[in-house]
Amino acid sequence: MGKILMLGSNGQIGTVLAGALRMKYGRDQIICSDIRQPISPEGIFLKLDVLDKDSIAKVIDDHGVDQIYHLAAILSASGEKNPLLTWQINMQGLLNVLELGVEKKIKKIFFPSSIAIYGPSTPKVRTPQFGSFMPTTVYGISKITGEMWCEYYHKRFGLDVRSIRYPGVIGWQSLPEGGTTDYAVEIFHGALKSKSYNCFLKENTRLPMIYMDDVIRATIELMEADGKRLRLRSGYNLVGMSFTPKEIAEEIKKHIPDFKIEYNPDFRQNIAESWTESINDQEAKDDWDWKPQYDLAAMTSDMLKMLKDKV
Ligand code: AKB
Repeated sequence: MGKILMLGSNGQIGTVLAGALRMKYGRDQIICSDIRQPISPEGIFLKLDVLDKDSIAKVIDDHGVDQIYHLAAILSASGEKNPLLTWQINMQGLLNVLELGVEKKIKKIFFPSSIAIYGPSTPKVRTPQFGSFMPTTVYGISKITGEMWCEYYHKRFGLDVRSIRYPGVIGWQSLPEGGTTDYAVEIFHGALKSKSYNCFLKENTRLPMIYMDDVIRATIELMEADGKRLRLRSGYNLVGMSFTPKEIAEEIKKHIPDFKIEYNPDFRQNIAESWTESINDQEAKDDWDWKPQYDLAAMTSDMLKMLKDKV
């Protein structure tokens, strides 16, 4: 087996996924990379910029890379602060990876899409795989365009690209950075540190979410699935649960009865309202037997248990 290169490995998902891939395939099989040095490096790490195609090409050649997990991106909330830079990093970064995929005969590529591809015209409840997707953020526009490029490279060049539309991801191992769903992680840190949280979304804003354990399992299962069964090379709809800030606060109160939440919505409220509330992920179930294991209650109790020592 060739090596796996992960681009953007310092992020919320990359940090945890890199560990899971090392456990599965062996420590020296995984080459992590990011634009910044990680705080606590583990295994092989190389500093790489996704816009620097030649340096990525050299790493592929030098290390015998035959799979790429391309996780580097600027997320929804941060993206709005610098739309053109976000477009450049999210779009050119992906095109560099797809081009190298063809040039270097990479066997498999993973591209994370997001619920940010949905927009005000998308059905809000049990959002189907296909429909009207007119995202309002530059991050969302880059992800839906990215999905289309993945589909194109698969059809045109036979590139084996696989992708999931991640909902908001909740995990105790790492912190999200610059997203709209970040509140669902921050709330646990607030609950354990000060028994309080000041939420930047309104209490009844329902969004699709997923626990990190399910994210990692879904990603590895999709990457290992029989390619002949995969009907989609754009992103697969995927979900673990859906809840509002009020509902997660109530769930936390079952463990920390004097937990208090306040609501002070900011610009992220508009982004959240443009997304959908719940997802129909039937295609993922049909094509690669996807099944989530964590609902709101199971996720909350595991988060509090695991985060307690860390915080
Ligand atoms: C964000 O909030 O921007 C991300 C996402 C849903 O892709 N967590």
